Amino acid sequence: MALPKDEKLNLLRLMLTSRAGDLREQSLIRQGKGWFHVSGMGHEALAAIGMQLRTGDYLAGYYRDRPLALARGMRNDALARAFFAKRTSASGGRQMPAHYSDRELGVFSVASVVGASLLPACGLAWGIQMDGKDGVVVTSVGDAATREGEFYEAIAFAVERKLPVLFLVEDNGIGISSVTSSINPLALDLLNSDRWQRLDACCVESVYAAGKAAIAALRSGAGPQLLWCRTERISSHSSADDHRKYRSAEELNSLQEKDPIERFKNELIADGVLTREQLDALVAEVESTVRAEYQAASSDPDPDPASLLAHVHGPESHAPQLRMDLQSNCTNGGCRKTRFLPLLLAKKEDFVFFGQDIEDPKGGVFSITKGLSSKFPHRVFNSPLAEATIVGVACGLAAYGKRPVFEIQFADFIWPRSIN
Ligand SMILES: Cc1ncc(C[n+]2csc(CCOP(=O)(O)OP(=O)(O)O)c2C)c(N)n1
Repeated sequence: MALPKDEKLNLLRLMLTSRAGDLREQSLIRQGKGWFHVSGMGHEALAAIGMQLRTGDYLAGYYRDRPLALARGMRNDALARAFFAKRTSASGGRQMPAHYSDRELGVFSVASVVGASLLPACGLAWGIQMDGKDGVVVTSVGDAATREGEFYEAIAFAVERKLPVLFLVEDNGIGISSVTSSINPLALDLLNSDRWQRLDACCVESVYAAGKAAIAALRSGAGPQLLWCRTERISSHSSADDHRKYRSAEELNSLQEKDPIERFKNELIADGVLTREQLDALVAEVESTVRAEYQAASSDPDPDPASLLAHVHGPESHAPQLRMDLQSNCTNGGCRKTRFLPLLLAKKEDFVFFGQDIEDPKGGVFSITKGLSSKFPHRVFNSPLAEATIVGVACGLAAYGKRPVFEIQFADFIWPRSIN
């Protein structure tokens, strides 16, 4: 299962590109030419998973996944345009730096809210499963964010429905300044440790092998795979932070020794894959390309303020047809009584209904969905009693291309319960 030689060089280039992009952004921030940066420095070996994804797969990562996104096929110049929030960036300048996306490559837009990609990842995977495809979804979260409720909801939903999701916990041992080693759910023995494979995610070969086995298992229908990836955050949390305030000089020095890129470089030289001179030339070439791409991106056009409200709503593709269908129930003599929801499900095969107690025999607490699950058993589903799951999965399913109609049983309970 070892990484083939030409793949090693490809991977090294990706890791170097990621690092050079991070260093470039840090430098631009110091020059006052950017306003925010969050790095993937120390997480680069995870690129060995991104490179194994293919068309039809999705990546729903978090802000530290520059290496994974590049390995999935995103280009450095696209990340550079996102850094400057240019009109030509994927979000048209609407997103923060490191909140990348790419529709064609299936890279789901990164959210600032930690843990927020996990439930949409389940929605993407559910869409794949409904269509009987063999695609997979890779989603990730930091170690501190594993204490968010969505982490547990997402794993529960993925296990319940045997979804093709690879969960990566990128455990760099710290959440901004808080050390997590004794308070993460694995340390607290809250997770079924038999299901979680722990790995040294500063080691390229370990990441590649674990990713390969996990992705093969997902494609064969084995259900969610769970990797606990021990890694290091080599940089400060973000450009708004200085980790020298809370990490000792000794700790900071030790991080350099764990650097996955230095480790991989030394392995490649020891294995005779390339010489020190070839390596130096590759590093110089990558740095110069990355520098030129940021330079070019900086002079791209800024967003046009008049386009602010573009994309708030998608095209109204279904409504006019449905209006006509309903009108056909009417003649001069009056209208036949008809139920809107069965008509919707009969006409539109991409509609999926999901909510608490909506299946028969109850058919919803207000009987609105009565009869639907009997008639359309593959498109009308009871949800678990978990509102974040309902909303998060809906987002992922919609991004996949289905038309989720998701019900919150009682509007008051959409809010976190601690407020009540
Ligand atoms: C719901 C939510 N709460 C707080 C924050 C502020 N915040 C951003 S990153 C972060 C720490 C996350 O640490 P971890 O999950 O370990 O990931 P890491 O940054 O170490 O990779 C916090 C508290 C946020 N973005 N979202």
